[in-house]
Amino acid sequence: MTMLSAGAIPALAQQPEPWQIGLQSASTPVMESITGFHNFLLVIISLVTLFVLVLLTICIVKFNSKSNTTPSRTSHNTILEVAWTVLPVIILVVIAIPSFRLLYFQLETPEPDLTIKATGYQWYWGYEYPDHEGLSFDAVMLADDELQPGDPRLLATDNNVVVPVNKIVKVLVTGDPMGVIHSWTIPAFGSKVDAVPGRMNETWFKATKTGMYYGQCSELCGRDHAFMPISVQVVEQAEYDAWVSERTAGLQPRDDKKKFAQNTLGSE
Ligand SMILES: [Cu+2]
Repeated sequence: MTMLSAGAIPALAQQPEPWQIGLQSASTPVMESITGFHNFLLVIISLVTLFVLVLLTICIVKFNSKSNTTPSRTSHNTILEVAWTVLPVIILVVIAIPSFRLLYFQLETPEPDLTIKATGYQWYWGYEYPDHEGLSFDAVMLADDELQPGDPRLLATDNNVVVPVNKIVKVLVTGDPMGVIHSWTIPAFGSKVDAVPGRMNETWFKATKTGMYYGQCSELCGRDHAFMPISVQVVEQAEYDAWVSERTAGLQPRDDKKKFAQNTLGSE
């Protein structure tokens, strides 16, 4: 298909592994933050769970009817009650601060180097590169008999989204106006945003390593929900430029703008 797909199968591919337990390794600053936050929460919930387990064990061992034949009549302990109210509040505040920081980090797209528009159809993704007039394509999942060596089954598509490494990519995400809700997701990028018909959502990523990155539609969207994967190929800037010129060679500028103007005028 293109010069990138056949010859240069990248060494790094981020995709689900058999028996994988943790998150896919992070390839963007956002995903690094998500992974860090996840590990931070894991420590907190482990400590809380262990603490409750210890209390329960003490209750079971010390205060069962055999070892504690005359139970205490105590029903209130002000200090204890204040403590078990205030401590969880403190824990929640400690969680909330980095949580909101991360949410805003994901939400606020920095000044992008490149913009891509992804549209969810039933059941594949369509892509447009508004920075490069006329550069657009659909990405349809490869059937089993179309897979090349190195292509992961149910994840590889006929066209990859190609982006340059270490550049801020803004992804505009929407759904086919006649379609249903999908969700554009790349786990290694920490990107997941709904593709809603008639609404333009956005996400961003800055991939820090070249390679192939795979994701799947993450909104239960119908019959072929499981068969509309997302494949992003991160390449060096020079390779990206070559891909763009190959893709745009011989393309006529679209007359969408003219059509749009006519439609708008016509409806007024
Ligand atoms: Cu979908």
